[in-house]
Amino acid sequence: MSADYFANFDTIRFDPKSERDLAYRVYDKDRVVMGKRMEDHLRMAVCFWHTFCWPGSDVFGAGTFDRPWLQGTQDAAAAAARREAGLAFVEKLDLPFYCFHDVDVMEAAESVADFRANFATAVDHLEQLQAQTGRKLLWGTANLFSHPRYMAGAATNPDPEVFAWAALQVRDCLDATHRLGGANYVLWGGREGYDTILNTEIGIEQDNFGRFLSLVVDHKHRIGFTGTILIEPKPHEPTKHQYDFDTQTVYAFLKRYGLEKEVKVNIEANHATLGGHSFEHELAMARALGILGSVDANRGDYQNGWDTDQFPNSVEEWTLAMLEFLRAGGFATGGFNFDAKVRRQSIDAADLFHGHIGGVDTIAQALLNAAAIIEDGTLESFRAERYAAWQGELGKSFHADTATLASVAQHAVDSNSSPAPQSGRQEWCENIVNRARCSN
Ligand code: XLS
Ligand code: CA
Ligand code: CA
Repeated sequence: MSADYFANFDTIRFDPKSERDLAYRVYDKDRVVMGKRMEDHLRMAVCFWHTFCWPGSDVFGAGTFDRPWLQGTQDAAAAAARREAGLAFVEKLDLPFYCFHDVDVMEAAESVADFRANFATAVDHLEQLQAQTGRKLLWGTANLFSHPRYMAGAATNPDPEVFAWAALQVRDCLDATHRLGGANYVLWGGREGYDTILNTEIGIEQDNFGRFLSLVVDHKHRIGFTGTILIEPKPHEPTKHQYDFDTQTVYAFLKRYGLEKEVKVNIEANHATLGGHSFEHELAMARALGILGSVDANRGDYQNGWDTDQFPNSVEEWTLAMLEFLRAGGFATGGFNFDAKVRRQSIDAADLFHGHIGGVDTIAQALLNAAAIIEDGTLESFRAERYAAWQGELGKSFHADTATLASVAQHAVDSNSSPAPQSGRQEWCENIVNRARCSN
C-alpha cells in the first residue's frame, strides 16, 4: 500500500513573503544561527500519537476527525496506513525526525506472541519508510500506561508479572529504536505514581522503579545503543502523584540509584507548567544539573489545569526558554518534538499543517531572538557580573576544603559591616528581552 495521503499539499518551504498560509515564514533550515544551521539546532520531530492515532475524541464525545488512515479498526491495514501517513507527513513538512510509542505504529494484540510479531512487522515497515523518505527517528518509547494491565503502574505495579510485561515491551522497543537508528529512548512514567496512599507502599514502588531503570540502562549498553536514555517528568495525570514530578525530583531519583550520568530528561513545556514551574525554569534546572536531553514542544492553557498539549504559539514565552536552551549549548542527541495536537474542531488535513507550521515558526523566531540577546552580550555580562565575586578570593575561600561554618562566619565578624544590596534590575532585564524581539 502506498497511498499518497497528502497529494494535495506541496512540501512546506521557507518563503517569508508567501501569499499562501502553508509556508514557513521564519524557519529557514539552512540559515546559520550562532554557527549552526537552524535545522541542526532545532532537530524538530512530529509525534505519532497525537497526529496519527488520536481520532479527535474526548471524555464527552467520539472522534471528530475523518482522516483516511484512521478508518477501520485496529487491524494490520490501519496500522500500515498510519505508518505511511506519518512518514509522508514529516516529509511534507520537511522536518527531519519523528517519534512513536510501540502501540502507535502496530495493530493491537493481546498475546505475547502476537504483540511481538505485530511490532516486528511495524519496525520492518518503518525501516523501509525511513529509507524512502529520508526521515529519522528522534526517539522511540513503549506505551506502559494504556492497557488495563498497567492500571496500577508498570515498573511500580504491586504485581511483578506486570513488571515483566513492562520489561518485555521496553526491551523490544529499545532494540527497535536501536535498529532504526534512533537518537534517544524515552521513558515517560505514565502510571508510575499513585492515587491513594491507603493502598500504596511508596518505598517498594520506588525501589522497583529504580531497579527497572537500572535494567534498562544495562540493556542499552549490552546492545551497544549509543543514543540517550531520557526520563520525561510530569507532576500528575494520569495518577494524582506521579513519581517523576519534575526535573529536580528526577535528578534526586537518578542520584539515589546511581544513574545520574546515564539518564537525562525529556522536558515537556506543558508538564513544566502543570508542575507550577515555568518552561524555562525546567530547562534552566536541567542545564544546572547537566541533564538536558530533549524537549516536547507544546503548551498548556492558562485557564485549564490539565494537559491540553496545544501547539506552541507564544514567541515571548519561547524566547525565555530558548535563552536557557542556548546557554546549555543546545542539544546533543535531543530535539524539539511536537507532542501537540490540533483541537477537536480542527478536522481538516490542512489543520495538521497549520499546527506544525505555527509551532515551527514560533520556535525558530524564539531561537533568533535568544541568539540576538546572547550575541549582544548585555544580559549575559550583567548576570556574570552579579556572580563574579564567587570567582574571586573570598568566594573561592568559602569552597576550600579547610573552610568551616565558623571560619566563614568569622569573615562576617571581621568585616564588621552589612553588605550593600545591589539592584537585581529585573525590569531592565525584561526590557532587553523585549527589544530583541522587536529587532528581528
Ligand atoms: C503524556 C506524555 C507522553 C510522552 C510519551 O503526557 O507527554 O505523550 O511524551 O509517552
Ligand atoms: Ca510528552
Ligand atoms: Ca503532555
